[in-house]
Amino acid sequence: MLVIATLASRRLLRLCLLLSVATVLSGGWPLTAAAQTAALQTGVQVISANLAQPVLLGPAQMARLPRQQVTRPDHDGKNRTYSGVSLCAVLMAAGAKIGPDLPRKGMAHYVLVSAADGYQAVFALAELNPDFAPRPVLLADRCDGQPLPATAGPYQIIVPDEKKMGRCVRQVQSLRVVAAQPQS
Ligand SMILES: Nc1nc2c(c(=O)[nH]1)N[C@H]1C(S)=C(S)[C@@H](COP(=O)(O)O)O[C@H]1N2
Ligand SMILES: [Mo]
Repeated sequence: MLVIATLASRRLLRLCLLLSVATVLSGGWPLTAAAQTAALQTGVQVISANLAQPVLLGPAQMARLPRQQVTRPDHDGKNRTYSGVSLCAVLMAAGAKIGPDLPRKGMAHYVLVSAADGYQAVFALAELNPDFAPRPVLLADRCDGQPLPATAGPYQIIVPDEKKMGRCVRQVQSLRVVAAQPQS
C-alpha cells in the first residue's frame, strides 16, 4: 500500500515538475496575483446589487442553461458559428435581475464585462433582453464546434450584429450589473 502511495506521489511530483518547467519555458511564470486568481477561477462571476455576494457560474451551471448559436464574421471576415448561453440566461441563472422589477424597468442599468487582461466593455441591460434584442448576445464557449482557444476562452462574448468586434470580449471573468448614476 505504502509502495503504491509512494509511487503515485512520485509520479505526481514528476508531473508537477514537468508542468513547472513547461510553464517557465512558455514564458508564463511568474504569474501575477490576478492571473493566479484567473487560473483558479473556472467560471464567470456575476456581481449585482441584489446579490449578497458574487455568484460564480462554472461549466456545470452553464451546462444546465439553454444553448444558442450565433453566426457572425470574425476579424478576418470569415463567417464563424459560435455557441453558448445567452448573457441574459447567465445573469438570470445567477439571480441577477434584468427585467421590469428594476427601478425604471432597468432602462438605465448596464452590464460591465471584464476580462482576464483587464479589457472591459459595457452593454445596456436592454441590449441583452430578448424582449428588445432580436438576436442574443452570447457567452460563447465553442466556435465552429470546437472549444474556444485559450486566448479567447473559456468564455467569450459574441455580439451578433456589430461590424466591429470590440465588444466580443475574450476570456471573460466577470459580469457586473450597474445602475447608472441618477441625474444630479
Ligand atoms: N479580453 C480582450 N478581449 C478583446 C480585446 C482585448 O484586447 N482583450 N480586443 C477586442 C477587439 S478591439 C477586437 S477587434 C477583437 C479582436 O478579436 P481577435 O483578436 O480575436 O480577432 O477582440 C475584442 N475582445
Ligand atoms: Mo478592435
